[in-house]
Amino acid sequence: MRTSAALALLASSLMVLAKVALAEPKPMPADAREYIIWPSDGQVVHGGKFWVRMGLSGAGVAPAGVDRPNTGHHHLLVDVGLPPMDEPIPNDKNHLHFGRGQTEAQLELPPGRHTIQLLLGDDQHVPQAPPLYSKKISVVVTP
Ligand SMILES: [Cu+2]
Repeated sequence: MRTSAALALLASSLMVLAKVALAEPKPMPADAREYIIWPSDGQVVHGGKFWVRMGLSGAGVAPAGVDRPNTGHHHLLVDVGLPPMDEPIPNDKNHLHFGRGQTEAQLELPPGRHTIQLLLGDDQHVPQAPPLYSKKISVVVTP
């Protein structure tokens, strides 16, 4: 009897620990919106280099590592789909982090059709709930 009570207590403590380890995503206002100001969908750009202007409404931009409610930093997804929403956004040539709080960036892409999409992440680069991401648009780069 004593042993089974102790085991039950141990099991429930482990469940609490498991819940803490799987941190809940940080909340975002339901009306917050992440969007690309420029370029517009289907935009043709010459020469490969162009500026991307990033928009956020209903929430604020803060640098990576700064844990403040209703803020995050932009990530630009290039030629790739949305990553898993319950873990840090990858950091590679298809997932660009703007961890200093930038809201515009110059991008250089080879000629051809590309897709870009914005995704907001919290101080630890994890998307919030609900996740804030823009429409995925295409950009046509000409030589
Ligand atoms: Cu990030």
